[in-house]
Amino acid sequence: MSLNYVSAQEAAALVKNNDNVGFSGFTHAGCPKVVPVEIAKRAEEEHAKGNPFKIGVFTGASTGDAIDGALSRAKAIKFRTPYQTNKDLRNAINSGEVAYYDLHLSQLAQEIRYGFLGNVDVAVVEACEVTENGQIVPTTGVGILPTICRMAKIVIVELNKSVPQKLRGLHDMYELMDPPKRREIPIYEVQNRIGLEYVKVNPNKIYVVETEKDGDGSPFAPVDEITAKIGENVADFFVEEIKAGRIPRTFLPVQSGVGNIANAVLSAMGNNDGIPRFEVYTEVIQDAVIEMMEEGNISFASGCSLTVSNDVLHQFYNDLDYFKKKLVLRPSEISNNPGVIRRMGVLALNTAIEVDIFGNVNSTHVNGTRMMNGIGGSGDFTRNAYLSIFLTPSVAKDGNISCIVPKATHEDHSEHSVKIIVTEYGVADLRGKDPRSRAVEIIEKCAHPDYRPLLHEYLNLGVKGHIPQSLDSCFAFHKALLETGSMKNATFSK
Ligand code: 0RQ
Repeated sequence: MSLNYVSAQEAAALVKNNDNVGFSGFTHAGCPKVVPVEIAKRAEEEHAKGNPFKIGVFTGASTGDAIDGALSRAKAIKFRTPYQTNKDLRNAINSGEVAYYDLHLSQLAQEIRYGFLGNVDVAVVEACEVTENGQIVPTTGVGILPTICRMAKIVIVELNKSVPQKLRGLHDMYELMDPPKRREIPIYEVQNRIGLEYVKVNPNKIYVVETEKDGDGSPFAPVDEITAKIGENVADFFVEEIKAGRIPRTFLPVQSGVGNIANAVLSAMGNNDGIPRFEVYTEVIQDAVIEMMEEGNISFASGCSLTVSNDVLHQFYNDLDYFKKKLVLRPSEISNNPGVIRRMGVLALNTAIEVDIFGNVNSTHVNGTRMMNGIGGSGDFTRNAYLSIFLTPSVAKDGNISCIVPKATHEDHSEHSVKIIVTEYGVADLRGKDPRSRAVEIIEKCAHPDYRPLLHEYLNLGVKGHIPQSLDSCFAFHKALLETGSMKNATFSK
């Protein structure tokens, strides 16, 4: 039997108003690039005729502009989960136009299977190979691909001819059984493989759209002085932990978040002779990982996506035989699985928007109201890591915002999970400390010197209790920012 080949426009016509559509990929990596743009055009045409057309969008994490950008500009999204970084979508979420459900990335596939989010009507997935018997080999990002392919009534495969078919063998596709039948995940070491090189679906429900479209992959910003210093502080901290015997000399697998800070931290670890060759068990594999593999600083990487700049991607394709022995891509419910993270003793490095002096972290909501991106996988790793580390510059917006505040305006990661905070000024170690000692540690080691007197003043207002939190003044920093444009003008009443 031969597969059904259609144009992107014909594929988009299979999607109906109110459908839930699952997309493959994780960050821009592995996302479909032509069908979602056609769905957006279709929505605009329907809207012009006065007809409703909106869909629910499920993905692995953030996506390329072809999904979140094009669909939100076309006002075609009614519901979106789980993580996003697109400016147009962010605005639509914050204006209340799109219902956004922000959850831990490891949980999405199972919430879909449990039926918490309704049906998956259509799956749109990018592949480098699709066979006549229904084997689908993903490209560079996996996300929730196995679950949406199995559950959707229709699977639209964007067969991307610019991605080498030789990618087959890079992936480890495995879907969990649901309770009460779930068993342990037999990953005991980062490089263990437990699944198939592909997912297999009934070929009768597959529609294939051929494309050669490239991904978003713009290069990372060069490391600046502050991110470089944060990276050095993390590397020095790890060296001290090895010396103290709290991290084994053979080291532990590392998870690092997305963005320039994460990239800078990995580079600093590579440049520090006190850190041995290590492994990566993470969700997003960025440029620094590939470069450090080639330099011999990283021995193996397991992730959910290869989110690298286009130059690094082509270097990866050129050296696929080497990288296939060094790297595995898994679905997000495996790359971010709490049990596996706890078992392997992952060192988790994530970025905060703000951290409070008692160790609670806000990763998502500016001033407690405006959604930035979402919790992503930071919670999966933070709650379950061997050591949970948060990174942030000490200040934002020309120093008018202190990233160390009396009370976080939204809490994604609580004081119970967060162990280490790092800014360009130093490393606060919260292990074994009560709330007052944690506060002194964070103010002295991490806060910007301009804000230290104000933070001490808050801590010493004389409030009684285990946590000296003033209900009148805990948001004085944020109120001062809103009213005067700077947190430096904060004043307290007890
Ligand atoms: O603003 O964009 O206008 O310049 O926030 O901040 O310092 O550039 O850092 O890009 O790494 O983002 C937490 C949002 C940090 C991200 C967050 C402003 C700042 C700047 C961005 P501009 P930076 P980053 C793996 C793990 C949650 C998910 C996660 C994130 C912009 O890391 O989404 O960790 N994390 N996932 O000026 C107001 C403050 C601010 C502030 C910074 N206190 N108040 N604005 N900014 N601090 C990923 C996945 O799961 C896929």
